[in-house]
Amino acid sequence: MTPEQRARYVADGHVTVPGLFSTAEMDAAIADIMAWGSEFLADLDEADRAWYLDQGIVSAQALRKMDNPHFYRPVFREIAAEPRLIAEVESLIGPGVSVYFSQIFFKPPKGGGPKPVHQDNYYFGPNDRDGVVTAWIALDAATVENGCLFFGDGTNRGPILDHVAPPDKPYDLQIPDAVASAIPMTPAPVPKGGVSFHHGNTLHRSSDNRSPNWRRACALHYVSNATRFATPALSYDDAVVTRITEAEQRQAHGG
Ligand SMILES: O=C(O)CCC(=O)C(=O)O
Repeated sequence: MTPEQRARYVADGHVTVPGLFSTAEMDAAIADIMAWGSEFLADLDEADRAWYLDQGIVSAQALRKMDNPHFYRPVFREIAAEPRLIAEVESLIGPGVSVYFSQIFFKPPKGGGPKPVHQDNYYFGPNDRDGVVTAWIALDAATVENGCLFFGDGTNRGPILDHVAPPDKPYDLQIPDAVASAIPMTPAPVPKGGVSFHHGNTLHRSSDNRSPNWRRACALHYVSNATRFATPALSYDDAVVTRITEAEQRQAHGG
């Protein structure tokens, strides 16, 4: 990341770095999640359907998300530890990092539903607000038409706001509409293989997918090794926390 890109992250709370992964790497990752998704869908029990199925195309039973690919899928374990990616993550939150949680977002063509405005740090409740960065990897090109992320520039420097959840979706924590609608949001398209990094406090959302194309993405939620989800709003499984680097390692190599 250039000094200008890092300065943009500090000022705006997000920055996009294109070209971190090749098209072939992204296609291999997509093949893996599509196979994993079919197995997951076949085993999904009734209680979990509302959270994991895409509400835009329920009849087709398309998945909306799956959790912790970095832990369950070797392809994503490798992506999460890719030195090109880790160099960027460490330039944002310091040396010595772990993946605390990760998600695949499918956003299928012509139906993939929106994700309302929220802050990751409201969900995660970290002991250090600056110790969390999400690396959102565009497995497909993400565009305004297929539902790329939108960010509230500079909201990383503001407080964590109150979130509410619709009564039928207690896990879908979001900023109330009256507050969210007053916050300007900037679209952040990402080319396939690029990565959008956002600070844990940065307000963000995604729109629905009105296009004929998939918008698949993998969000890796990195923390500095001293950071943990101390007061999470939902429950996260500590058993999947995966240490990627040690701070001493990089110092020993002069880096
Ligand atoms: O990909 C999306 O639509 C939502 C992603 C998100 O909220 C995140 O990565 O924190």
